[in-house]
Amino acid sequence: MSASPSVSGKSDAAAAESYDVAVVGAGFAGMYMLYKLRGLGLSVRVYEQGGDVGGTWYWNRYPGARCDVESMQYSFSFSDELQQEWDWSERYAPQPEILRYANHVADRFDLRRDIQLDTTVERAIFDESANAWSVTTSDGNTVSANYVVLATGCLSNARMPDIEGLQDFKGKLYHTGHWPHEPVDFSGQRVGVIGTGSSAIQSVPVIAAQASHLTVFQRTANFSIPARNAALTPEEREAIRAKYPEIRRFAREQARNGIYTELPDRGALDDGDNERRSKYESRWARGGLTFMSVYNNLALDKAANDTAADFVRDKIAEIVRDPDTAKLLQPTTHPIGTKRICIDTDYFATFNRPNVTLVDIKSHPIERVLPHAVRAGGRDYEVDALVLATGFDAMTGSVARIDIAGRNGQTLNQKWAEGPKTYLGLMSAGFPNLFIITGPGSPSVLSNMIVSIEQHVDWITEAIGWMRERDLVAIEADKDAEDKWVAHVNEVAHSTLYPQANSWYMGANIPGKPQIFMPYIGGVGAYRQICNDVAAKGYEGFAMSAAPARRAAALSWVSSFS
Ligand code: N01
Repeated sequence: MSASPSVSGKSDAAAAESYDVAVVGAGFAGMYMLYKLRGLGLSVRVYEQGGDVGGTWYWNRYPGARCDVESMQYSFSFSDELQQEWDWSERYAPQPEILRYANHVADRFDLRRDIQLDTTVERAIFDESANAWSVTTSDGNTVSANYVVLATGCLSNARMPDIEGLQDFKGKLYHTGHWPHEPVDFSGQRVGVIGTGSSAIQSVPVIAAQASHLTVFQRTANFSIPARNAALTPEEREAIRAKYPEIRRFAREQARNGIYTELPDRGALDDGDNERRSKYESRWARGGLTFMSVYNNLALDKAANDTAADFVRDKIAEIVRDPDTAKLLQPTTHPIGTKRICIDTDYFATFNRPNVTLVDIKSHPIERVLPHAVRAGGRDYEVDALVLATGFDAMTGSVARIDIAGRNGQTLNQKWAEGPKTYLGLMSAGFPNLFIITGPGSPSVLSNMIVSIEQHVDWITEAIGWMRERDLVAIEADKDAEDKWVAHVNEVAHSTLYPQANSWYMGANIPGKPQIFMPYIGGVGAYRQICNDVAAKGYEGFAMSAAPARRAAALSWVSSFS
């Protein structure tokens, strides 16, 4: 196989470019996949629907967008030169800086020449006789590829809410997950924000500082921990760089969520009230996602979880001056951490501003959007601009938009109609040579995504390399192995408190979507070990086969003895 695409010898009209691998998406997953596959000497074509690389960071440009995992950890580890040379400016880099980093990676590793931008993959059909995928893109082209890798991202499919009258709104309408590329200035405007997930929690304080008035429409209050974001000093960067071997190893092998932090060795109820409060205080002061790893049973034991939830509710009451507003902002509908915990800069304090109003749309639902207002509970809230911070069709949404047909013409959407089914989150039975990066059934969104992306890409690259050494051309998840894995993912999820929340982890934010807990909760360290063991046992649970010609030769050799 060559490193450049081949063109079959058919007539021009029927000529099809052919690649060893077609990759869908040029976010961090797609870019690293390309880099690694090139290392195997394979020809690769990456298709990206956006106008540039960066994936979710290309689309999510809303005010205040930044990562919630510290940047020195939310970054690639595969190249020591890269991690030593890139200077992150802040503890949590803002979106423009993460996008610059993605662009730097594309340029530094000369990735762009194999990435086709502004191109959506519309269809991928498996041709069993050719053992190849036929991939059709929005530019009308169809190419052939031995393997397809879905690097489509977990939170890339912005979801428009089904609110009556939205199409009649005459002001400016934005979705946080699909933000314009030009700067948006809300100065002097009355702005409405619908939703109070991570995107709203990051953007509300920034919008409130610009707008003449901000109305936040809240259906479900959310837990949020202060980010304590700050500029990184050169000394802080150097200290982390010097410890990178340990930090990266811990994140890959020991951490549950791919983040370097102390591992808790006690449950919340093992400490007395004072000791517990002082530990929560110290994590609250430190800021960030590791608030949830102060104890080892917050995701498992409701009584333990209540202690952390009460602590945060008390903090909200301390910060927010108006008691009625504070009460509305105190989450009561789900255990803390069972919806993705948010981290913020001044979110709760923003509700002390005279130009901010919180509207409870749980008890007074939005009835409709009018040309210049939102009507809720019989009252019209006038707005010049409306920001939908209503989230994504997470984990499966971007995959479902592609018409994927595997063996016997079965589509992936048919197979996943009652919920996604994968073996290790990497492949789905009936869809040979189709890999998914950070798919449902893998730790994915419960982890530092870059740690999980690197692990999946490395595993896929090693599997393809292993097959090439043995002249094997097809790999497919075994149905039994898949069924057992799906059952295991489900069993682990249901041993925790996570399924108690109506979260996007469960698909609960999309009407009609099957409610299955999608990510694997066993932790990235344990999961990596399982994947490594599977590989070490000759890819146990995967069926691999040789090319038909080779199979035929083998069969005739066998029959000559019979
Ligand atoms: O979306 P969400 P998000 N009418 O689904 C509400 C990642 N992320 O974009 O809870 C009224 O969390 C909905 O209400 P409810 C991160 O993993 C990361 O904020 O369904 N309200 C909820 O309040 C995160 O978890 C960063 O009752 C409606 C909100 O909209 C994930 O992306 C930053 C509604 C949606 O919250 C998604 O976050 C941002 C309707 N019809 C995001 N429909 C980082 O920091 C929905 N809502 C890296």
